[in-house]
Amino acid sequence: MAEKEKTPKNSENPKIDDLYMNTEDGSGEAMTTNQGLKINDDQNSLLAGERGPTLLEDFHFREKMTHFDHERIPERIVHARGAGAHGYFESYGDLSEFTKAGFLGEKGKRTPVFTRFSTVAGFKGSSDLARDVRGFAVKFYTEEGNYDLVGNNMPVFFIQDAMKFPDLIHAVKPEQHNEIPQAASAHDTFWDFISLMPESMHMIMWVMSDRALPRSYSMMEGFGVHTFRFVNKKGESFFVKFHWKPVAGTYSLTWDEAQKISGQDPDFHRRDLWNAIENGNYPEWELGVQIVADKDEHKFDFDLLDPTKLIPEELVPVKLIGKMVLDRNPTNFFAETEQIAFHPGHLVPGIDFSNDPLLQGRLFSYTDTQLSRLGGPNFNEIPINRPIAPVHNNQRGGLMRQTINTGQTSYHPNNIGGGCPFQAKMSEGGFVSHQEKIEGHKIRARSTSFMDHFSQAKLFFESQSKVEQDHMIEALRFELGKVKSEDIRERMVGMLTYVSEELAKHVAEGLGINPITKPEEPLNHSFPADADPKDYEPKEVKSSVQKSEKLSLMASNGKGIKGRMIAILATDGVDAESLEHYKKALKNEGAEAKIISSHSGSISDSNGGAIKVDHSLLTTASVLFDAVFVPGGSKSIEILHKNPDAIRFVDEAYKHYKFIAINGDAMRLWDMTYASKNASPKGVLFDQDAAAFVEAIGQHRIWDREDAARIPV
Ligand code: HDD
Repeated sequence: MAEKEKTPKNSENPKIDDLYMNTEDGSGEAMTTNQGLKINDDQNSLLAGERGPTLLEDFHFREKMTHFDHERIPERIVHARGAGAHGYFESYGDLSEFTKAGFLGEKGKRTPVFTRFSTVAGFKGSSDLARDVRGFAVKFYTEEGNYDLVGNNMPVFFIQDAMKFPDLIHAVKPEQHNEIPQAASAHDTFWDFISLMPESMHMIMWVMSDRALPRSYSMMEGFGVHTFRFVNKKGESFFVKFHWKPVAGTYSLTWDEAQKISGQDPDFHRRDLWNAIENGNYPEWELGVQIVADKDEHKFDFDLLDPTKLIPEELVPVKLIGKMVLDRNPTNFFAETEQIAFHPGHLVPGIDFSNDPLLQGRLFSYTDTQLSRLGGPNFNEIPINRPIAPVHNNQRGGLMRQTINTGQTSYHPNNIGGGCPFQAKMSEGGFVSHQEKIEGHKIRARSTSFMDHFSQAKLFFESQSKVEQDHMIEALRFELGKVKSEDIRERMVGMLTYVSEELAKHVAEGLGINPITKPEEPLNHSFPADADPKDYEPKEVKSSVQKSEKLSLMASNGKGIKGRMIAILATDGVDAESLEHYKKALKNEGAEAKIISSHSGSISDSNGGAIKVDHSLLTTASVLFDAVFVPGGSKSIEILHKNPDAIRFVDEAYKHYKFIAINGDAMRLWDMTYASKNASPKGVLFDQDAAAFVEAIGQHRIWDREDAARIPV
């Protein structure tokens, strides 16, 4: 009888394990009903006679079917598609000068975390590869209560006020009449809305950039977006922006790859995260903060409370304060990843809000959404949501209540219960909101300091490398090319002229728009009925920073090739030595080398040894790999060089700027490719040592391979 393990082990965090006392794997146990009655027949319904109708009294059938009928919960209204993992956060040192948050206290202190990554627009079953923002939400199970940092992989947002969030999401989600297209912003309603909302221009630049096509969750940055507050023991407050910096560096996919991967493996990012953790290549990020003293609130040429602005790192450097490592996959997707409930309002002492009107609105939305998604007010009792800090209060009852509160009292003040639970003094860890002085009229309005919509959009575009700018132009041509309404296309191109004449010109060329007409005033259509539109028109501001290096993805390359996927094209008769040599070198550096062959099963090498095939050319594609190695072996190449799938595999890798290593006889296969028409192709290593290949793929892509785009695959 297999031993039944009640608790998934997490050696770092025994307290987290305590939250999972309900785990159940059934091994070695008899099957039972939910009442614990042992089941004798789970194959047949209870019938009136061998060929008769099913009897209503079949309680086992009814219980099983009823549970099945209700086993889905509403998907998240946004960020429905995602994947998560457990891990820990380790503090780099004492941050008490700025915050009293305990988990950022002493050096080396570890706090368990659960992190969920997601796309925003697609439904739960949609492709991971949509051009979209990625959610980056981290729950820290601190000793002072759960702290959630619910961010994205882009540091700004589309809108400035939460009031517009339902409109934004309605515009980007599939259109209401036919529920098309899925997980795509390339359609009329999205661009109709965006072209009327100049405040979205900075975010649009990010979404049209390669940031929207991450190679992997572990290769993207994360941002808290809003300005938050740190508060120290003395009650002094500081503005703070949060950053997650991936240790692996920031890398992206090309749009052509993303579209093809959507067909080949729509779970690409989820699988990548899962496999990396299973293989011990734990994804890591460093947490960074930009801290601004209270007195410096107004020293910038943008408003710190405006979520469409970032603080250029040239103005306030990012200070690294800790590291997050994701080292354990969920035991059960539904129980953990699906049921986790994040909320930007889950705070610990030492962290507080700013008055960013987008953040303020989010503080309402998240609990509200959990009520319908998780079915009632007790979602905090679901294991993945339970804090490791003890919970004591007078909240009682409600759907699916788990806690059995003992005693007589559920109110405060009380004498019968000895006045418990009592209120904690600040010195005992009681949370006290930062005492910000507020004065003013009760108004619905947008601050005039929020009216600069283009300076940072411009800054972002200007800070990209030429390759990245070209990708943005292509992205806009694609997105707007899918828009049916010519009015919307033209209005959008007109709007782009305010960001960059150059950008607008190139996009217009692709769309056949000539001449470009600047949109008629008002440019901004998001103003109240009685307002003077002029008060809402964009203000021209010149950014004090003209170029910010860190805004280019290429500025944050990682070290090494940990977690990269390398395809080795081989079949029977492959040269045993070069195959082994390369495999070893790649494995030593933490990359995954997979044998791709003309058939599944196993192949025999030149020494007669058997090698397990990971995929046949039928079940995989070049777009799922970061680089390709073709070892020699005359027999192997004799077969492969006649195989159109093998030729296409290499050509496609070339098209996507990937490094390719060709050894010995593999030259015959190379000669069959389109790519070989270039006599001195960049990034193709002929008969070089494995170490040179490892070093090359550390760069990920060879972007200056000018002829890559001409490959017709
Ligand atoms: Fe949100 C989910 C991030 C603006 C309302 N949001 C959600 C998730 C992330 C973000 C990562 C998924 C969490 C998970 O994995 O379960 N949202 C952001 C960021 C924003 C933002 C970085 C802007 C800076 N969100 C935003 C606004 C509102 C919401 C303005 C509404 C006023 N977001 C929600 C929500 C969701 C959500 C409807 C859906 C599922 C959930 O909360 O749990 O409440």
